[in-house]
Amino acid sequence: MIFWLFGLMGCGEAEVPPPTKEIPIDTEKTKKEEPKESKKDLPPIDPPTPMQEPLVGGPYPGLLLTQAWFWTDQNGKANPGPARLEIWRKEPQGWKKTRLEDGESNVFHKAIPYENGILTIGAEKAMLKKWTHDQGKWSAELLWEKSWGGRFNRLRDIEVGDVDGDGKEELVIATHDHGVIAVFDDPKNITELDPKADTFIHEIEIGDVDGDGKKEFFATPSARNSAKHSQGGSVVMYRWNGKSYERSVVVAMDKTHAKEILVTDIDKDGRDELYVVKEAVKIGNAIITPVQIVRYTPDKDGVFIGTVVHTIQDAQTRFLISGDWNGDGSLDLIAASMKAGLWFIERDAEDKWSASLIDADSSGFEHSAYGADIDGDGVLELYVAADDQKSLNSYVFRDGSFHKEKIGEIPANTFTWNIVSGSF
Ligand SMILES: [Ca+2]
Ligand SMILES: [Ca+2]
Ligand SMILES: [Ca+2]
Ligand SMILES: [Ca+2]
Repeated sequence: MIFWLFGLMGCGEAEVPPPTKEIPIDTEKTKKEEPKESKKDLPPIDPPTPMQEPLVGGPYPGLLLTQAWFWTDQNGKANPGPARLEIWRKEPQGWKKTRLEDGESNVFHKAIPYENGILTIGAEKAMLKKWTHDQGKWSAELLWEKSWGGRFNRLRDIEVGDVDGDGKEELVIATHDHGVIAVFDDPKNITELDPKADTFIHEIEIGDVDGDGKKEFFATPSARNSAKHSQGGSVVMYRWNGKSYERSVVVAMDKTHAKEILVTDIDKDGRDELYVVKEAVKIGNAIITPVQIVRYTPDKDGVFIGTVVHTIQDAQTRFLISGDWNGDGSLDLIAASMKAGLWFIERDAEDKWSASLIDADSSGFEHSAYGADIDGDGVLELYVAADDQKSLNSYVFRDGSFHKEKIGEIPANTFTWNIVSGSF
């Protein structure tokens, strides 16, 4: 099965490829893997029916894992399954998983608890849905669907915050592949910012970097994803001026781009900092400049100054999260890299940064990570989807080091795009 997975990884601009003929399988390798006998007589394998399992009992504290997964047909060809949400709940008897799938998309990139339900963002098709569960049945309300006429229609990231200062939260949404950053007030009031053909927006973050009490938001446009070289991109900031969202460029990169950013107040000075994870600069598979985590803070003139916090010898690092993981009262970072492990990154009182490896044996294309105190003991746990190891794990810092525990299995041929916590 490895052959097609490599095909997907090296699939150029696709993140999760659209179904059927656009799956960029390496045909040479596919041919080699074909069994000798004719497949004419093999009965067709039906596409999987979307699972919508009921939540039994609860609510319980738990995690939402959003995934793409692939099933294999009678010809050995990989096909994307329905968009998948795994709801992992910590029940009195232990961790249990419930699946909710949607046949209208082939990936959920993120799900968040929202009002009395769960919001999901899908791709192929690009749909924003709100799911509610009542008496063993799921129902979904389609809040937004859009096609921009490009090759892909994806909702890629979503954050919640009051970005226009009216006291009501908006949903800020990153999309592919027409460059749109959408501010969703309600289904009738959606502001689409800065459409641009062949442009991917990977990530949104919301925060107050200048300390004026108003929230800015940040987005990461880049050229289309490319497997052959590292495409250029930028991080842009939007500020509500009372009438519209004003855009400015925080950092522009020729040879690389960011798919992960974080806006949070690690130094606790009342202003959020922007942390940008720059993907490696590559030529083919050769890493010319490794992954860099760079902190940006505005100076008195509003010019963003960058400081390298940590460097990781890897091609990409798609999760950077904050929390006081070691319980010393100072906020720390955790970076989950694709192949080079999980990193604990600490800042000292002199603003010096140091990093140590939590676990080398945890990896994944996305390598989703999240911090939450699900057991309610006042100590933050780290939750990690190690897709390569096919394991959902938790870590807790105790007696000077991180202790790992396996929560459950992640199936083969699955990409876990995001994790958040809540009560379900
Ligand atoms: Ca608002
Ligand atoms: Ca502000
Ligand atoms: Ca700060
Ligand atoms: Ca700490």
